[in-house]
Amino acid sequence: MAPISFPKGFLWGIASASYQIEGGWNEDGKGESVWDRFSHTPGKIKRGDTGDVACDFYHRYADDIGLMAELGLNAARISLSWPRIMPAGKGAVNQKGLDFYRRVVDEMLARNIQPWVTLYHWDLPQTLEDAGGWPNRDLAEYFRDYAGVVADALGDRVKHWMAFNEPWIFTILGYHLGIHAPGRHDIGDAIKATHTVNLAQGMAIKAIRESKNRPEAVGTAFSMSPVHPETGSLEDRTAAERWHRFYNKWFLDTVMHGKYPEAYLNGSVEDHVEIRAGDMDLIKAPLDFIGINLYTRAVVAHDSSDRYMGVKQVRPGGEEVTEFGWEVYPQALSEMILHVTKDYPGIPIYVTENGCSYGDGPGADGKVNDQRRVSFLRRFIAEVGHAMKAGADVRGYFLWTFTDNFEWAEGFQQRFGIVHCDFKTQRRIVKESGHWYARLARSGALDFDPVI
Ligand code: GCO
Repeated sequence: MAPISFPKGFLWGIASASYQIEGGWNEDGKGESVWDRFSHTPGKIKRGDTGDVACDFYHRYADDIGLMAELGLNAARISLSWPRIMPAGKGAVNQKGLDFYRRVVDEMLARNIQPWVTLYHWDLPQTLEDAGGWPNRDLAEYFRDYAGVVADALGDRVKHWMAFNEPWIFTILGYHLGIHAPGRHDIGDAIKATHTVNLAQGMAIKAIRESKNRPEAVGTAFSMSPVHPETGSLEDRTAAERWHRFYNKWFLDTVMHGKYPEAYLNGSVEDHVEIRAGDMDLIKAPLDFIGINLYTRAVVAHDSSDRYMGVKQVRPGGEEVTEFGWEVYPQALSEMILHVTKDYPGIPIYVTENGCSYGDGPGADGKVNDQRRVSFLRRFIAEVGHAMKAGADVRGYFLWTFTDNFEWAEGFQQRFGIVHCDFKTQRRIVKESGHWYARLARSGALDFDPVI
């Protein structure tokens, strides 16, 4: 079987998030974030882990970026901590925060690594949560102002922006399921939060485009999974379609078309979401690219006891899983890419996250031989190639993630990195998957034999 060749100029990067790697949680004028507060609250994170130090990227960024360059990566996705830049979320700007990100970005540029910057990867300033959090519509304006500040300050160096990381996850897990910060349990508030975030997305994208520096491309990184019905029954199939619209398109149809997809079991979106006159015009801001964060697929069944979407998630049974328990289902990636290609023709796609959790650590020889990760990556990246062959315009792949890091409610237990991090000593060891990915990034050729 011939290797799959990716085009010249294809981006081979990694993805990361401020709270998961930086540490320095209260240094140089940084304000408290909802994740600081949440992780400092006993019982919220496994083993009481916090991101206070994490991978200490705040101090070690130059070495880490140097290592990315050694591995031959040509792009890296980072996020900015809003409270590091605006400690209270609005008003005063912390120059030291902006300076830190300037140094990070300059280090990348000096090493020919293209910076791809996400404005928000979940670390909301705690003061804004105290003012009601994302269910409070005012946050859309604060977010727009923050976007303007960073685009003016960094836009001479940063040309590729993402407004949000996984808007669905932080609104639903943060305000409805309570397992992520701020840990609230109110579905009504969660839906309100989704509407504020939709407003914030449209308004921030316009602010970046209108800033004094011209961006090359602005998008968002969406959590996405193809949704499969548990059975072929009409009920399950329509449940799967509702979940697809809610999970995959709630923040995407809005920004692209200025319209919510109909996803509720009963009633239309207007019955459930308070949409004010003019909102949908603020929300619509067609993206220059669509970022797909994908880890697995979703399997669902009809469930009338869920009065909102009428859906429950089920396990397919007997599936291969990662250490997080997520099903390994590589075709999910090509299926999703082709779905997005069909629904939003002509818009370039980037895989903005894909990866897996396996706990392998250093063996007696000091090496980290994480063959399960290599196998996972090989199979998923092959699906990117297959989708491109079938006509999808995919321009880059950002692997989640570089160093093992703070995995939210799981703390340091789930390791997603291609570089092992010893959280006591901060020692880094490039895993076998890291060496494998480096070969791929350098050659653009994936040795994939589906028979193996
Ligand atoms: C997300 C985030 C990342 C996670 C990764 C693994 O998708 O939840 O973007 O911050 O760490 O996805 O769960």
